[in-house]
Amino acid sequence: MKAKILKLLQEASDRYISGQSLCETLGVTRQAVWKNIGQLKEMGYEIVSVSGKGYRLVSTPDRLYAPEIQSFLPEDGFCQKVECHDEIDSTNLRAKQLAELGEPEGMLVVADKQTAGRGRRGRGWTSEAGVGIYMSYILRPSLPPSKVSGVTLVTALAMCQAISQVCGVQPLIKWPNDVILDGKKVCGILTEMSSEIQYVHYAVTGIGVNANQTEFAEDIREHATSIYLQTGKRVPRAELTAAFAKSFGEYYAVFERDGNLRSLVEEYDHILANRDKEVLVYHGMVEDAKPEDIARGIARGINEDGSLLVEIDGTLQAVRSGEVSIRGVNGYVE
Ligand code: BT5
Repeated sequence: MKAKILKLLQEASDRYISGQSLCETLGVTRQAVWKNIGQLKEMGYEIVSVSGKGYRLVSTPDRLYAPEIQSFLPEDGFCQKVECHDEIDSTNLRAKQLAELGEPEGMLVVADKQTAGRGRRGRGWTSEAGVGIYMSYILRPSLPPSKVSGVTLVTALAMCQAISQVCGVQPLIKWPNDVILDGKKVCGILTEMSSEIQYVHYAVTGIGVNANQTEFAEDIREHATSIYLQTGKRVPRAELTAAFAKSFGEYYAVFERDGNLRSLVEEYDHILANRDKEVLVYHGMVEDAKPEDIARGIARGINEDGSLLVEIDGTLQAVRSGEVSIRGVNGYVE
């Protein structure tokens, strides 16, 4: 009900909407409308009411609330359930718990802060309160486990589209799981799954977005940036979360239908940061790589499995995510 009220108030923009028309559109009593508006005000939504005119939304709090995220989403879309937390250890851990309990595909877990945000291979994800978006989706792909790594690429593609739509800046993808602006990371993706050899029970795709950070701790400063730092404009986090939900639902449907990335390769390659650039391919962890673990080549794009095609000594080799890391010859990207 709160999501629907917010949607109607947003659609009315700076006009008033009468209590009567809210009741009629929602099919509820005036009492119910009044009670929900009161709760929205308590949550920080500034809603003015003028007798004879009705209600008007003046401002929204910079919070990640389920009703607001849902107010931007179609009722029959991919993301039907949203669970929001002020603070949680990791949204991926929570989404996995919920998946085990049988919650459906498309359920979203969002947090304002994570105390144990996770990166890949045991690394961490810095997740400060109030500035980032930390979210995870439950997925139940009808695909073999070997295909699930493609979800990471689909997620990156959808996040680039959402950031470009909402924030007016076009990010690039550093294959396979980083979304970058100006050569620095604004978003990291961690896809995990529970499977048998031939069968996926569920997967979880976790996304950390640096939205409104103004600075970063020393250990990540060199490679991290936020959308705010790049655009100078504050990011409406709930709106970006919802824009991502829409984009992701669409790309994911194509990926699941095809069983691979063939319909998305061209679009992906178009925003692939390393395309036609020289890269270093690290087999194993970058941090403790020996010279023999590193190959030098030119990244040419991805194939339909989501592997990166790297031209090494004149031959094109497909390198798989999960097995290698890519760096530019001089630094993180280039
Ligand atoms: C990732 O790992 O980039 C995946 C990050 C996924 C985070 C989301 S948040 C919601 C969901 N719940 C979770 O618990 N996780 C997911 P990786 O490629 O391994 O990068 C990790 C490395 O990025 C760290 O070792 C740091 O060097 C750096 N890093 C940490 N926090 C960062 C941040 N906020 N911005 C940019 N870089 C960061």
